[in-house]
Formats: sequence, structure tokens, C-alpha cells
Amino acid sequence: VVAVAQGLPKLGVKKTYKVGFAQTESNNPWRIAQTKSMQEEAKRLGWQLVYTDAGGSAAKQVADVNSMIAQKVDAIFLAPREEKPLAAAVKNARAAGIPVILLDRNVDQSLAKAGTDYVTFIGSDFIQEGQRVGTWLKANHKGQARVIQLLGTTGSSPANDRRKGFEDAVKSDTSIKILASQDGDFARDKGRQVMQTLLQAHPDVNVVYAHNDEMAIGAIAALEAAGKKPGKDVLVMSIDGGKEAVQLVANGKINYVVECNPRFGPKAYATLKDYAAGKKIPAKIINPDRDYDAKTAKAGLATAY
Ligand code: GYE
Repeated sequence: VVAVAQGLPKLGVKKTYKVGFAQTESNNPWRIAQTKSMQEEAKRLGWQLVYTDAGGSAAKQVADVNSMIAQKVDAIFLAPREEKPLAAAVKNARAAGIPVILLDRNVDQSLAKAGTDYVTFIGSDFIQEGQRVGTWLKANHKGQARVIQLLGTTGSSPANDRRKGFEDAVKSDTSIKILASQDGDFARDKGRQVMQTLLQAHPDVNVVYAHNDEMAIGAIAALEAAGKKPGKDVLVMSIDGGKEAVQLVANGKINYVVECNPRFGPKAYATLKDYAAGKKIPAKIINPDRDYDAKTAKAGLATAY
């Protein structure tokens, strides 16, 4: 009979903790704001933070988590780049007796489970974010909508869920047609390149839905290079709500943005403290997100990250 570990690793109450934060990449303002929030709050609490940046590689991120396990951190905060490969890292930590809290992205739910393999997921409801974009489009487009969807990183939970939420919301509306959906890896220049290529195949596009601000900003550059007016000839919608995108909403080049707040530090560490104190932690802790349109963008600029 093989002994199977049951339940989550224990963590006692301590004055200060040594925790790991395994970041997925640092190529955009959202990631930089998230890292800053994690570092600042650790400093404020007087906790030691072991920080790693996987540089956009799931394999490197698995190795980063293994190195945190070897350094015997008290707990690991993980922003899993992709749903499947990082489930294994979560299980390694658990087997080593180190609790894991997932931040902002999830792991495949058939491979690892909250309350058993990891403590909880803290982040946004990505399906709802996609739904909100779809609902806004239904209410605001005129005539036939011909949509290009710029997808986030293949295999990541926000890309899967932002697609599902959006497509479910618009699927029964015959005045909305999705022309093409392609991976832009949540990156600005990739978004620009993909948009440039898709524009050649679909010059009649009049809506762009980008899974994050960075790809929307890249798409705007491609649209302008093709002589189109983003925000007018082509409706542009995205998710994240960073300052640059909110400013573009105020300027009329982006029409609608759903926020996805990257400031995780205070909530992440408070959750770990509750866990250490033996409080019951829900399987998911969902961040509330606001949104920005032509009416609210200006006022929102002050607090956008
Ligand atoms: O939208 C994007 C980032 O996982 C929620 O990842 C996060 C997403 C965010 O790179 O900009």
C-alpha cells in the first residue's frame, strides 16, 4: 500500500516568513506592477522574499519552483504561466510540505485542486471579464460586427477563459461574427504583428477584442499603419486597465476596457497569514474588477496602475 499524503501542508504562525514569488515574465506593465506590489508588501511586513522571473518559459518556471523548494521557503506564491505544466510544480511543493497560493493565473483543475494540492487561487474571474466585453459589444456595435480576437498565451487560464466568456456572450447574436482568433502571447509587438497579418486576410474587420491591453496597443499601431482609425472605423476592446490603455480610452482609440487589477501584495500575504492561523480559506478569492469607457476613463486614470 502506497501512503498518499492527505490535505494541505501545515504552516505555523511566525513573526516573519520567508516566501517565494515565482513570476511568469516581466515584459509588460501589468507584470511589473504585480511584482512591485509583492515586493513592497513583503518589505512593509518585514518578510523575506525569494523572487524569480521565468522569462516567459513554463519549463524555467517549474525549475524556479523547484529551487524555492530546495531553499525551504515557508510558502510559494505562483503565477502559473500555463495551466498544465505548472500543475506538476504545485504538486512538487505540496509533496515537500510547502503550501502554494496561486496568483492571477490558474492551473488545470483536473491536475491539481484547491484545498488539496494548493491553498487557493487569488485573481480575477476571467470568464466574467470576457463576458463583460461581449455584453458591451452587443450593446454598442452598429450593423454587422466583424471581430478579430487576439488571444492571450496559449494554454494560460486567462486566455482560455477570456475567450470562452466572450464567445459564449456573443454566440447567439447573428450580427456579431468572429472572423479570426489568433495567439498574440499577451505581448505588444506580437499583437501588432498578428494584427498586421490578419488585416491582410480580413480588411473588412471592424472590431478588435484583445485579451490584454498590450496586444490592443500593438493592434492599434497595426490599424493606424493600415490607414484605419482605431476607436472609430474599428472598435477596440481589451482587458487589464493599465494607465496607457485607460489614457487611450480617454483619447478615443480604445472603446472599452475591463480592469484586471495586478496589485496582489496585501491580499496575497494576508491570505497566507490567515492560512497559518488555521482559518478556513475559500478555494477561490476573486478580485473585483471595474471597467472603463469613454465616460469613465478620465476619472479612472488617477488610480489605474
Ligand atoms: O491580463 C496579462 C498578463 O494573468 C491576468 O497576464 C494575467 C494576465 C494579464 O500578462 O496582461
